[in-house]
This record gives sequence, structure tokens and C-alpha cells, in this order.
Amino acid sequence: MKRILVIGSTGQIGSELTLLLRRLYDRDNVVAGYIRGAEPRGELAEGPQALVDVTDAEELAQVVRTYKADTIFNLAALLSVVAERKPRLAWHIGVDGLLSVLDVARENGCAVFTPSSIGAFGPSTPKDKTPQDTIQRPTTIYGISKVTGELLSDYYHLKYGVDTRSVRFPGLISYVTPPGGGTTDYAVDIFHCAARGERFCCPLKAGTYLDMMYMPDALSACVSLMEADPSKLRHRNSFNVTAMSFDPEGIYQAIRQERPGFEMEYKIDEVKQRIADSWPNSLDDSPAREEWGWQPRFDLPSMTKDILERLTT
Ligand code: AKB
Repeated sequence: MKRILVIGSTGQIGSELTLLLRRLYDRDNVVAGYIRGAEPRGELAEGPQALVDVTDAEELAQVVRTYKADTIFNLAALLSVVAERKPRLAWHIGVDGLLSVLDVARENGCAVFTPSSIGAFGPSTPKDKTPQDTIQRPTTIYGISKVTGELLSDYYHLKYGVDTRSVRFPGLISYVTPPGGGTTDYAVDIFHCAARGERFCCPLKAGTYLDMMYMPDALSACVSLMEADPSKLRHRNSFNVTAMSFDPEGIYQAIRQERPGFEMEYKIDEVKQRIADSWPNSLDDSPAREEWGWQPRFDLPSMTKDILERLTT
């Protein structure tokens, strides 16, 4: 049975992932790591928890030793829009923090999962069906940190044998946890507006295609990759994964299928638009499908139906 530390357990993917891991590996084997001011609440607080700031290497090493963790889910990061406002902090958390995680993993024999993102690609990357192995010259500090993280994780695997694995997440859509400072957040906000019967003000232009994924599929990607047979993995950091690609008109029409009175207008946010324009329209995730059986369950219509039902009942 694994003994898991989740760093950043109270963030967007962290809280739902921690609860799932506790169901799969027993509550007492999964420690919810949090930073001051973001303490676990509700169901998340009903299990082991530890103050662990990824930028404090001593504290991190202490927590890993105390709980005898053998697997670390390192979810600490600033998302793309916030990172553009705080580039040094984004680098400190995303790169210096990751180095501390990799060092502690090396010393204590831990496996490490650190998500990358579609943000690891840039304007010179092929935009459609972006291949697994291709040009990565991102123009955001978020993307630059993610590419560095991918390289460092592969380096620790090749040089020290640390079992590092990762996926490049697209925009994650959850009806449970609110988004926090990302470019793809509109695809979450739109559902809350639709469920409240309000008109939605979209920050990205029609025709801005981005990869997206419903949270249950994102959680299953984390678990399946960390359970995968290592001898089958030709890649490690990081796998392209996607479930759907749509633009604002596409999600608007999908919601109107369920809520015909729903209305949307556009008010473009220049920062978000610039970031989105530098990212791919759609990823090719066939290596993830071949090497560890990645297979999303939800597409745009089934996700839309599920979210609206859950938000309105
Ligand atoms: C963001 O928009 O910053 C994130 C991402 C795609 O990595 N959701």
C-alpha cells in the first residue's frame, strides 16, 4: 500500500485528488499537505494533514520522513495568469520548489508526480494535434517553469533513478472547486453562470480553441499514470493528455443544448487572450494512450450535461 503526500492539497485539483487517493489507498495513508492560510476544511480535514511549503526544503524533508511517504503528488504552482503578475514567485514555487521535492524524493526513495500543462508549449509549436515530442518555446513564465520542471524531472530519473512521472494537463473543469488564476478558468465560470441563470461575459474570443478535461478524467489520469508498469513507459515528463478541444462558441452551444435560454457576450481580457493564443488548439495524446492506457470518459456534451445536473440539483 502506498504512503502518499499531496503537496498543495487544498488547491483546484489537490482537494479532489486527495479525497480520491484516500478512498483508493486508505485515509490514513494519504497526507494532505497545505500552506498557512489554506488549511484543509470539511472532509479533507478528516485525515492526516501537514503544513508543508514546497519552498521550505527542511520542512518538506521533515514531513516526508515523519509520514514515511513513498509517493509525492507535487501540485504546488501558480497558474498562468497569476504567474504573469508574479514571475519570480512562480519560478520559486515551480522550479526551486520542484528541486526540493526531487532531492527529498531521491534521499527517501519516493516516486514523484508533478503536473505540467499545455502552457509548456508556445507560439512556434505546431498548433493542431500538437505531437508529444515537439518544439517547446513558451512565452509565459508559467510555461517556462513547466518546461524546466519537465526537464528536471527527466534528469532526476535518468541520473538518479527517481521515479518521476507527469502529464501536460489541459484546462481542468470542476463543478466542485473554483478555478484560481488560469487562462482556461472561463470554461469553469461559464457553468456557474449558466446554473444561476445569468448571462456570461467571456474573456476569450470566439475561435480560441484550447484543450480541456473534466476533473474526474484528470484525477484518473494521475492515478493511472502513477500505477502504470514502468517498463511500458517510453516517456515520463510529461505526457500529452486531452479529452476535448473547444472554443467559447462550442461550449456556449453545448450549454444551450441543456439550457436554451442561456446567453453569452464577449469582453476580451488582453492578458488571457495573449496567453491562449500562444497555446495549442488541440493535442495528440496517442503516446499516453499507448504507453499507459489513457482514455478519457467525458466529452463536451456528456461533461456539460453532468455538470449542469449536479449544479442545479
Ligand atoms: C491555466 O489556464 O493556467 C491552467 C493550465 C491550462 O495549465 N488551467
